[in-house]
Order: sequence, then C-alpha cells, then structure tokens
Amino acid sequence: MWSPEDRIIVLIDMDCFFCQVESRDQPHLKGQPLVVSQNNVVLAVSYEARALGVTRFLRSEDAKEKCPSVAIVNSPISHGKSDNTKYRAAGQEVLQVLRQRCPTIERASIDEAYLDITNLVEERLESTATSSRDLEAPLANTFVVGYSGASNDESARSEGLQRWLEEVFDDPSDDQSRRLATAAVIVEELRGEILQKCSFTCSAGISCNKVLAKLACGLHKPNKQTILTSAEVPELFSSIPVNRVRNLGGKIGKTLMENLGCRVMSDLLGLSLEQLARTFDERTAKWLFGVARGVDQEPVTPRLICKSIAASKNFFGRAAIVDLEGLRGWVGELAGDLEERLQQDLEDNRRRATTLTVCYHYLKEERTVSQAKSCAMGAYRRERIAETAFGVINRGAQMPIVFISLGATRFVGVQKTAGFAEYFRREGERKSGEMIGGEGGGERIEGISEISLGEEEEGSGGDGESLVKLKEIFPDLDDMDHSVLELLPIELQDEAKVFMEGRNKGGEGKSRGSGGKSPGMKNAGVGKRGNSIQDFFVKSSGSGDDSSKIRCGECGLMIQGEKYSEHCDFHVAQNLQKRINRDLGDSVKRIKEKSSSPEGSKKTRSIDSYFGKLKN
Ligand code: DCP
Ligand code: MG
Repeated sequence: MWSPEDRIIVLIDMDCFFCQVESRDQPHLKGQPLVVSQNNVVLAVSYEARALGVTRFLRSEDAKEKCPSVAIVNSPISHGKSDNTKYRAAGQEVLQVLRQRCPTIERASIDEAYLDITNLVEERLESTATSSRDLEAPLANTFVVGYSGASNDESARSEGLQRWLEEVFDDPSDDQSRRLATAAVIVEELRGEILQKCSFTCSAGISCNKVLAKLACGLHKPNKQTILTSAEVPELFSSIPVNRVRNLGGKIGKTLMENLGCRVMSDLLGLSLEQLARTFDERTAKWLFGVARGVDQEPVTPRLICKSIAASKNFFGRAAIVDLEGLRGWVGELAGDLEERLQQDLEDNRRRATTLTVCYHYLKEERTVSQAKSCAMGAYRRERIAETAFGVINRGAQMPIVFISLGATRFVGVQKTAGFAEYFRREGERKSGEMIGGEGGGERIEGISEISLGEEEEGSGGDGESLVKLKEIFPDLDDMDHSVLELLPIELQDEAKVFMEGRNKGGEGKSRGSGGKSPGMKNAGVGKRGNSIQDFFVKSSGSGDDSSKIRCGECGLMIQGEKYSEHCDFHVAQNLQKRINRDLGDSVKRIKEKSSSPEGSKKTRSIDSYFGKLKN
C-alpha cells in the first residue's frame, strides 16, 4: 500500500546565492572571495571567502580585516533600504527551468524550492532498465548519508556511492533506495540544466519528505547533492542538533532543548506522544512524534510565488530609531516599499494579501525584545499600511527600535472577472453623462461622486444599524439584487438573510426595529424574487464558520476568504468616492440638491440604481 513516505522529495538550494547573482553580472568576481553586504552587514559569502574565515553577519570592515582580498558588493538600495528585486528575479529564472521538468514545485525562499518528483522517478524506472554500474557516472556529485563520510572528500564520496549502489540498487527488496538513486540521476540533470541556462550552481537533498530533504541538502555543499534514506535516519539523528531541523530553528526547538532536555534529534525518541502533547498543541505534538522517527507528511504544495511579502530593515548601532519622528519616517518608507511590491504582486499573480504582520525589535536593559502583531490588511495604500504599523509599534515598543518588518501574508486569489473597482470605473464612464449632464471633462469622476455608500447614517445603532446601511444599498429591501449582495460584507449579508427569514415566515423580522420598514416588507416579492436571493443564501450558508473569514482592516467586518478581494475593491471604490466628494465640493453639493427630491434620493442612495443591474 502506498504511504506518504514513498514519496521522493527534493530540496534545491542555490549556493551563496546573492554572490552568484553578483558575479554573474560582474564576471571578474567569479571564483573570488566575495561577500554581498546590505547596510554594511555581510549577508552572502562566497565559498572562496568562507574558506578564508569570512562568515555571514560580519560587518563589512570586519570581513575585510579578516580577509583583505575579499571583494565587497553592496546590494542595491531602494526606500532607504536594501532592494532584493534582482535576487528575486534570479530565483524566478531558476524556478522557470525547474518548471519545464517538474510540475510539483514549491518555492520555499528566495533561493530554495521543494520538488515532489515521485512521478518522474516512476516514469524513469518504467522506461529505462539500469544497473548499479550505469549510475556511477551520472551520479558524479552525489553523496549518500551513511556511506560517503561527512566531508566533501571526493574519494570517500565515490567509494561510498559505489558501495551503496552495489548493496541496494540490485536488491529488489529495497525499493526506496532504488527509487532514490533514480531520483538522484534526475536531480543531477536538473542541476545541470540550471547551471547551463542560468549559470548558477546549487545543491540538493533527496529523500522521502521535506524535513529529510532539507537536512540532507545542507550536508554537502556547494554544487553537490545528497541522498538520505529512511534506513540512515536513526544514525544521522543521533548527532543532529534539534535546532538544525526544519521548523525547529525557533521557539519549538528552543522549548525542546531547554525545557524537555533534547539536544540531538534522537533525544526526541524518549518523549511519548502524551508527553509532547503536555507541552505542545496536538498537531505540533503529533508532528514532532513523527519527525523524531523520520516521518513528515507535509505535502509539496505547487507554488512558484512566495507565501509572504515583507519589507524590513535593521537599525544597527547609531542607526537605531530613537524618536517618533524617526519611527514615522521609516515606517513610511517600509510601507511604500511594501505597497509597491504588493501592487506588482497583485498584477503578476492575481492575489491579494489579507494579513499585515508588524514585527519589531527594541532594546530594553541591553536585551533585544522581539514583538509581532498581525492585523487585517486593508487596501494597498502606503498611508494606511504606515498608519496601522505606526500605531502597532508606537503602542508596543520602547525606544530604541532596532528592527522593523512589515509583512503581508494569507493571500487570496483575485477572480479573473473585473473587480468591483474596475466595474465601478466602467460604470462611471458609462453613466457620467446621464448623472450630471454637461459638467465637462471630469464626467467619470463626477459620476462616481453620486454614490453615498460610505456616509454615516444618523440615529442608527444597535441591531438596527446594519439594516439601515442595507437599506442605503437596497432602498427596496424586497428587491435586493443578490449579485450586489454577494459583494457586501458578511455582516450585511447576514442581516439580509435575517430579513429574508423574517419575511418568509410572514413574521416581524429584526428589520422592523430599524424604523425603516419597507413597503410590503412582510411578504411582498417572495414569489417574484425569492428564488434568486434564496439560492444565494443557500449557496453561501456554509460560510457561517468564522475560520474561513478574515477581518477587514477598513471596516472591521468578518469577510469570507474568497470574497475578501472583492470586498477590498468595494472599499477602494468607497474611498475613491469619498476623496472625490471632497475634491468636487460645489459640484457634489449640486448633485446632492438634485437628489433631495424623493425620486432623486432613492436614486442617489442606491448602489443598485447607480450601477444599473450588475448583471447587465
Ligand atoms: N540572505 C539574507 N538574509 C539572511 C540570510 C540570507 O538576505 N539572514 C540572503 C543572502 C543569501 C540568500 O538569502 O545569498 C540565500 O540564503 P541562504 O541561506 O541559502 O544562503 P546562501 O545561498 O548565501 O548560501 P548557501 O550556499 O549556504 O545556501
Ligand atoms: Mg542558498
């Protein structure tokens, strides 16, 4: 029977990536001791520089002192901070090469990707009959854990590989090893293609899950690849420190090491599932129990784009932020950077972030205090992002602040259909003449100013509040258009549902308390419109589960994940309208006067009447 551990998972990690990108641009740097620094701190170190004792996070001048021959490249700057655009683009080039051969690729970082090549291996095994002897040459850069020694020594590698192949490859009972050896041939080919097409070397780990592939990848670098079989895991785990394992570098690993006495991975074997569950949540406990035994079922989720987009900056030494003015300035820069990248991402990948995570470090009594807070991501506007982040940091941090990161996460897809704002723009164009007549060049904008969705309603509150707003959108509650309704906040949809239920029962729904009883509210229109609006509620009734909802940063309402994007567009439209209302001054007044007649009032307050029927 198939099990998740029958998979063949590969991690590809580019070697000293930023250095390779820089030396591809400036070929005279190739093969030289080289570092790439950002803000005077070394972030990438070529293997030549590593051999001379240079390490990451040294200050540039210390790297130079340690190794006078080292070349230092400062990475580009934008928004007062380092700009990784060119490194990201180089990472994408590599992904495009991998994509030609493997459909299941998960981008894990700027220079790492997981591949599930189980099917490629099956196909290769079916199509080619190979003996162990045939594999030695194609596996010229392959190490096997437990056979090749810990160093990069070539004779140990080739002798170990040969021994392993002879022991396992022709043994029909060792299916995993046979498949891993075949996988290694494919990975050698992939790495060759990356080198040929992008001029970058990389290293790879080949195993049966992500944790083991990642661990294997780090064992032999650069320009090497390592096979880790399940059989070798116990021996390897007897010497691998807990915090070197994927997902254990942070708090969980620290707790295991400091509170549960686990130094190396095999120490985890002494902890029962119950013991782990006393310290960790159930899911983590189960995962840890499995990982201790080399089991990790996390799938490779096909994704070529990153899960989060962040703008961050360290403020080392004298650069530390010491006052609110400095904080405001830097938060503004980071928000500007984040907004630009999010807009680009929206365009490239048709998705929108729903969560903004503000992370900051400050110094307190010579210790660094780290804090992070997540909140809803509203519209992609730098002012709004900056305002939210400033508020969070100002409430939580003390001076001096030494690190700030603004990260956007939890992306939801944006549907291919025109968004609310786009619709709004087109409708504005179409209707401008009709709405304001001969006002000249700015018709489209003035048309937009007719919408009065965002204005506060006096005297509304408590239970009646939503319904009052609902009435603003649908002056005739018996004639709600579900295609408009589904673009509205869940709370309003719920309110409409309550109204519908009350009406269908012929009873006195909540809506009556609003003081805004519609004509025929109790029962009118059930026969006429009931079907479509009821269908809509039937379709959306599964959305009662709050876990699939996201709190909107603009209005605070809980919105279904898949509706979030349209909801944001709704606010974009709303904000645009507010801004234009302000700008238009007199002409808005005129429009409002016009709309003060009963007929006009209905027209102005109804989004439906402004847009016409969305279905059209
Ligand atoms: N990087 C960074 N900040 C860090 C760590 C890394 O900006 N704290 C950048 C520089 C690296 C790139 O990300 O070149 C990839 O990170 P890796 O950890 O994969 O390191 P390298 O690719 O440089 O080296 P290796 O060959 O060990 O993978
Ligand atoms: Mg790397």
